[in-house]
Amino acid sequence: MDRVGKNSIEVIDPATEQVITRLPSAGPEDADRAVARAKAAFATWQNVAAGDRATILRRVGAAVEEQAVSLAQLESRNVGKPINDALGEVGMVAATFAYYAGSPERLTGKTIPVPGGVNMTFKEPMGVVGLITPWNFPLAIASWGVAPALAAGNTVVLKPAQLTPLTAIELERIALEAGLPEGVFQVLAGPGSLVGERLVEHPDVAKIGFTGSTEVGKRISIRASETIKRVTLELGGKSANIVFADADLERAAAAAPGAVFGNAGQDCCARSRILVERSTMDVFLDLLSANVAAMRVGDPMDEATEMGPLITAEHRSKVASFLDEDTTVVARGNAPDGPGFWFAPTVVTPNSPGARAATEEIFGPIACVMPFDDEEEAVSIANDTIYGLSGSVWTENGARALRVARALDAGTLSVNSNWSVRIATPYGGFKQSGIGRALGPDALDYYTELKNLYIAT
Ligand code: TAP
Repeated sequence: MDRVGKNSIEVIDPATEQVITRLPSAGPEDADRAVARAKAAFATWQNVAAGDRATILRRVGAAVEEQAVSLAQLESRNVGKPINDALGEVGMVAATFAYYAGSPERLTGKTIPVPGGVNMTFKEPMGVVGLITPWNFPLAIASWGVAPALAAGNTVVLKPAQLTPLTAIELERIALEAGLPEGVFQVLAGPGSLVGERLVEHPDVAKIGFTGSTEVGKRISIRASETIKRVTLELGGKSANIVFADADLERAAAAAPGAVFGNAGQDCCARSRILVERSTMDVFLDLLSANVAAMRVGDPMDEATEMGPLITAEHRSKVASFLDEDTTVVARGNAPDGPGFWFAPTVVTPNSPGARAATEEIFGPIACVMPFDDEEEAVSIANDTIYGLSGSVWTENGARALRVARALDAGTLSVNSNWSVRIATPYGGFKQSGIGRALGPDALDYYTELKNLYIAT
């Protein structure tokens, strides 16, 4: 089914396959108009006193918190994610605005000793920022760009994914009601091939913050180079969850399903490769299989649900294609029958080193479990990928935990935990998982230009 007509977007509930709403679809001319408005708004927004920018951002965060339940219900319905997950994500959105509300007054430069004068640096806003976001964590990922970009004094045009534009549109309304001036933050729902491309090539857009697939990220990188546009890319992953025999196996096996089946596996930092020390493989697989069988898959609005459906029928077919002759299914959970793009959580082992499930991003609820013999082999398998986003190391040996974590080519790692994303710490990837960092204090560097000023005295 072609959901996207020439001038409209049909938004579907993936748990029921019912149409939620139809929206007008923006085109390149709308992008041009939005950029012109954002450019005009930048002239004033960049000069709003830092304390006043902070107050407005705090109000946006508070308004998101007040409307958390309705936003979470909308997100849950549009993405098919469990309501409790959606509530957690909306809480994170409110907290992200609160966190970056603390930064306008702390965007300080340096004074550097030089001969014959005084030297100082400034972190200047860039201008109009174009944000292009994916469908898996629509509101959360939007806030990771919107909040630091606005805090630094930029204006923003956000293009959400056509599959899940609803909460971003709500965020625009909330921000206006909270006192953000007109034109400072605009949302344009429309195709990436038209609206996204136009933002990327537009000479008045200073920076693109893109989150999505590595394939589209490469294209954006090339197109953005024509205007030497600044680009942040948060792309795909094939993260490894490394379990040593000396780990607390029960804890590791209890945490593993959430790390790969959370958001139905549609998570850039999904640990879809579980590397297990060979001597403990059988024990670990037994524990993991029991936990997968117990997972509650079903109605996203049910508070007991742990996993919902996939985003579309097309995506479900793509995920299913990973269960090929190169893999053996060793455990399978349940999934509802009937309407909805359901896919049961599945654990496989590869039959060959080149099995697609072991090498490619699946973006669905399939975990590929592989054995290793020693530390060196674990690191070598984990690093044998074009990606480098996230990963975990499970061991009770502290020195080994540090050694392995330092040897992994990935940007966001955890020891004895699978937690990747915190508002206060940097998040992003090595290699083809991206360029730049979201969140934490470092994100502001990607929404500002460093200016140096020398004054002869
Ligand atoms: P994509 O297909 O890359 O789409 C992401 C966004 O880019 C959408 O808004 C899409 O618009 C737009 N787009 C598509 N083609 C474009 C073009 N030529 N120019 C400009 N924009 C264009 O990714 P997805 O399927 O939504 O998300 C899944 C991927 O995102 C996975 O690989 C996942 O790992 C990655 N991801 C990474 C992260 C981080 S933080 N690293 C987080 C979430 C997801 P449409 O509305 O037309 O699709």
